[in-house]
Amino acid sequence: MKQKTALITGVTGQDGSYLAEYLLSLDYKVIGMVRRTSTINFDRIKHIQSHVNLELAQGDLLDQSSMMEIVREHQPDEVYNLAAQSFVPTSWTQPVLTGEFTAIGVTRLLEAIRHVKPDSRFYQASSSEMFGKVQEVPQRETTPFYPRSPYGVAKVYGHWITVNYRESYNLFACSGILFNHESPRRGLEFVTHKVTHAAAKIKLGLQKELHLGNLDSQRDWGFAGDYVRAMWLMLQQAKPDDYVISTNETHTVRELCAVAFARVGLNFEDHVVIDPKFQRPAEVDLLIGDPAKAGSILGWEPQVHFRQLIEMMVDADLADLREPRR
Ligand code: NAP
Ligand code: F7E
Repeated sequence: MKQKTALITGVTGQDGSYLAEYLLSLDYKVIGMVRRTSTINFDRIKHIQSHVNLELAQGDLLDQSSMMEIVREHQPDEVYNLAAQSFVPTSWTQPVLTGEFTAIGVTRLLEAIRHVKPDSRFYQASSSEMFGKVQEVPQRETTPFYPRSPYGVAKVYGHWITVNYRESYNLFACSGILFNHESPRRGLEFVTHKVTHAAAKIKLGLQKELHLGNLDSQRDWGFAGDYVRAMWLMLQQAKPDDYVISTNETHTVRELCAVAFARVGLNFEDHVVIDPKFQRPAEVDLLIGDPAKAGSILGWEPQVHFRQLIEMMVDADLADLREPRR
């Protein structure tokens, strides 16, 4: 059988690195799109960088011709659009740039596929942030969107342009509505990794306090390694469609702190300081997803659950701080 080629935008990010690993394990040729930077930021993919089936190609979601050229040169069977400005607070300070990357960037890539290789199968990284001020609990594929940040608004655009290109041009375009997913490779500014890293540092005597915002917000947190399997499964179906990917469990930031600090034998209340700097202009209070459609059609279910995920992250942070490796 002919080897399949997959293009991943955002391969240097958390999900891109797990997806590249997964597709390489399935014997894909993986083209990882990277943007030009003055210093190399390949930390998350350095363990696979010399893999014979991985090739890095320069491109940027802001640049239409680079998108066209990558698709023309590599003729991908599957395209996974994971690149985005993905940090919600930054979307208030850089709303226009967030729209350019996270919203219009999707159209640039879809246009490249439509003009150059319309039979490529396309995955769009949509987000539970689209549900924002939730209109239904738990959230499903049919739940109306009510985004609460420029990031959420940009993702709603990316979602609907994906649906629109599927309906207008008959592209095999899928949107995965993924709830929060984390790992030891999560950016340190996101709350899970901020908390697990701080718990490890405090345990080792390298930090005393942890400044956080809203401890009451609730998220449905899963493991990134599980979620990239769902992305691949969506593109293996007979028909393109949209799927919620989540664990169907929700926990507060306070519970996250309790689990992380308990892992290192500490009480979070002795170290956490509420800091208004980390409060958001508009909050998403509660997210919990219903992954029933993904379960029945894709046969997907999460393997790693909340406590195991947080403990895995604390253990990895402790190991890294003792002896840096990733
Ligand atoms: P991430 O770690 O922030 O990675 C984002 C990636 O996008 C990085 O590789 C980054 O490159 C790249 N990128 C940003 N702007 C770009 C541009 N203009 N051109 C090309 N590449 C660009 O994000 P993640 O957590 O892996 O998430 C992957 C995708 O899923 C994102 O679209 C995110 O919005 C979405 N999502 C994430 C979650 C979650 O909980 N993780 C949930 C739902 C949806 P650099 O390394 O050069 O910065
Ligand atoms: O915040 C609260 C904060 O930044 C989670 C992205 O991957 O998932 C992610 O977006 C919650 C919020 O993730 C701090 O107010 C309290 O309620 O880890 P986060 P997010 O905003 O949910 C979605 C699905 C995506 O698509 C996004 O790309 O935690 N919180 N104190 C804090 N959050 C942060 N970052 N820092 C704090 O100090």
